Amino acid sequence: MARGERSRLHFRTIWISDIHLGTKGCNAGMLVDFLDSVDSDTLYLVGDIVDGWQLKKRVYWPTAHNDVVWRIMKRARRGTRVIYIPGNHDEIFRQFTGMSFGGVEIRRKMIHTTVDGRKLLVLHGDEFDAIMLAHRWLAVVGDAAYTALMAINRRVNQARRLLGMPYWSLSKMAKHKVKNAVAFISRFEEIVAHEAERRHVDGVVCGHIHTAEIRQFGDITYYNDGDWVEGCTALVEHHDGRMEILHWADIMAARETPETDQLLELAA
Ligand SMILES: [Mn+2]
Repeated sequence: MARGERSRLHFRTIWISDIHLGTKGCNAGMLVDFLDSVDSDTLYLVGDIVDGWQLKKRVYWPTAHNDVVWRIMKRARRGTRVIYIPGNHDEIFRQFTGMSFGGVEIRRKMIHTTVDGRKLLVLHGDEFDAIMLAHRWLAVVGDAAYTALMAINRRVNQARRLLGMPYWSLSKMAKHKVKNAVAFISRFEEIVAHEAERRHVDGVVCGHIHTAEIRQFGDITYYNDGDWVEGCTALVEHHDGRMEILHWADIMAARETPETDQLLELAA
């Protein structure tokens, strides 16, 4: 079936972020396909839509990147509520918070109310970088550092033994603290969820770390809509309030097979 003939999947809400238009990493073609395949009452652009940092260095703007912008603007004109929450890479737009351009509302953050009445705090997520900074080094140090720490641990305990002091495990502490990116992501999710709890909302939707996720922290649901650099994912709210992460590369691949329509129906 040709693209024009296929009816669009309709959702109550769509969240996308970390598109990084203006960079080679951006999967604009896939995003154009996504935008041509889905529709929603509300569309949230959760930051890092345009990569101002990269554009400042070198202008890279292929046609596909224009196609993304035009499709979003067209959508806003047709009556979809489009809310743009700039991130750190497009922070230049934050100065326009509260203003509207072609029907696109620019906000710093939003409270989204789901059809089943849950309040979700929507923000990009770089707000937590200051807190994460202390943990950032943990994400980059590798096995070498860990091995070195364990060597230090042995020396420390040799000395402690000589002084008649009990064993103290630096390596245990290090094992606990020195972890990989998985721990970094996990920590980010925890911090964001904690902030949501502090603000008495039911959940939080963010982007920033390019890792799509739906995860429960006590009473708080953490949602991350992922990115369009690697994951090519979107977060959607169905009309019955069900929330889902769409992995668009998988959906596109499945479309090539005969069971395609079934899968699209499943997604709807
Ligand atoms: Mn970001």
